[in-house]
Amino acid sequence: MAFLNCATREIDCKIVYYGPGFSGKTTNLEVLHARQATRRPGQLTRLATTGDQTLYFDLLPLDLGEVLGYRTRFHLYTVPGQPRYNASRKIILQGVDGIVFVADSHPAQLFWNRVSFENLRANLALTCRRLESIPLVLQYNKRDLPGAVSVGQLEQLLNTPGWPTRTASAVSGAGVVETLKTIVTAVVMELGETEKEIVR
Ligand SMILES: Nc1nc2c(ncn2[C@@H]2O[C@H](COP(=O)(O)OP(=O)(O)O)[C@@H](O)[C@H]2O)c(=O)[nH]1
Ligand SMILES: [Mg+2]
Repeated sequence: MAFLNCATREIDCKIVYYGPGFSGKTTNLEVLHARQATRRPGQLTRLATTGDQTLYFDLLPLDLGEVLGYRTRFHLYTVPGQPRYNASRKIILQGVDGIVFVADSHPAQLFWNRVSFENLRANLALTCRRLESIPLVLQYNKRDLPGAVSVGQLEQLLNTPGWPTRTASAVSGAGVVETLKTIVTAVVMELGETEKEIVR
């Protein structure tokens, strides 16, 4: 549901980094922010509250140049992963164009990865959207942990439909840009499909 302004030829897309608490969502945005700071700096905004009534997220706007003749900006959001912040997650998911699910490779987090993934599916269903209808990339993060569960286990747990995956160690920056490129490509391809339908 990208926001399209035909007069100024601009498109705004929303990408949400979803996943359990402490899986590394904010770290992904921090790495991207640090990398782009020397080029076209976008402000990394953090909004935190103690209650669930107001939003709690990180936001990073990225200007990626022209796509389909439109100036295209990607707004990257993270959700708070803890179960008690579900009201915030529902709001942040509204109008999402692409999702990066950041899974934690720590064995103790296997269960919480699954809980968070089911929560994502349930929250989308509340807005009549299916997970399978939105571009999604699974990022298997914290691959540097000595006791990390195998990628195969994470695949079995989360990836029966065969979504694109990227392994990462966000804390050192590894895999962060690759993950972003994968989701941006998927979102742009989806925009292309939408354009074809409009033209048809
Ligand atoms: N070992 C390791 N730690 C990580 C990695 N990514 C993030 N962390 C750490 O995990 C903690 C939670 O990260 P954060 O980005 O705040 O998680 P969020 O709750 O998903 O936003 C922080 O201490 C990070 O430094 C990683 O790839 N490997
Ligand atoms: Mg965070």
